[in-house]
Amino acid sequence: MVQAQELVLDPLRVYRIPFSTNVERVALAAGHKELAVEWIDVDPGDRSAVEAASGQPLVPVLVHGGEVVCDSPAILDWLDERFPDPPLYPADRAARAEVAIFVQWFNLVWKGPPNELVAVEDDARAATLRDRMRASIGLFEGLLHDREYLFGAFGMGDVIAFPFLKYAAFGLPAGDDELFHRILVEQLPLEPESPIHAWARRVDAHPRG
Ligand SMILES: N[C@@H](CCC(=O)N[C@@H](CS)C(=O)NCC(=O)O)C(=O)O
Repeated sequence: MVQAQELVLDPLRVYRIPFSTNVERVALAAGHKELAVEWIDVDPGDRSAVEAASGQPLVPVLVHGGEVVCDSPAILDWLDERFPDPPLYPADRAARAEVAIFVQWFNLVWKGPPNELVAVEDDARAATLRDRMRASIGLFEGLLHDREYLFGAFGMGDVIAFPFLKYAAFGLPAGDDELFHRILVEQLPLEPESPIHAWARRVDAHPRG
């Protein structure tokens, strides 16, 4: 456990690359908690600094004092544990479990089809993956029925999903040529009346760390 004094003295450093979905999760969580982050910008084509710091090449990587945390969900949990106010999860235990199930589903199930589509060669498999992505739109719209954020109040569910679903709502930003992001734009077609549009604007208005 990190001591309170260390929390104040040691900066939160996070390695990042441009347009990274998983990095934006950390930025949103830090913004929610009003935490200042010292961003370490890394050339996407040269991960040597990230590898030297963490033993693996992917961002985000958080470094705090002697601690190194890889993987955005683990970083978000680390932040919520050390800086619990305001929280990312609901206080109610059952509601918290529901959000935790969503987080696991999003990371372990929902992300699968767009990730696989980046490299898939078989046409039939690609069609199945596209169908799965399109079918998921209604689930997010259902969660947003009559509420402003995915689980009522802004929190972990929004932080986890927004950096990916924003591509469906906003399209590709200038300079972003990631195939993965283009797949998100093309395979998540939203109807004009989809509540995902207003939700994305609402989440986008939240501060980043
Ligand atoms: N499970 C990791 C995935 C991290 C990840 O895939 N990061 C991407 C940026 S969003 C990356 O570094 N990609 C570089 C690459 O694949 O070479 C997380 O959630 O942080």
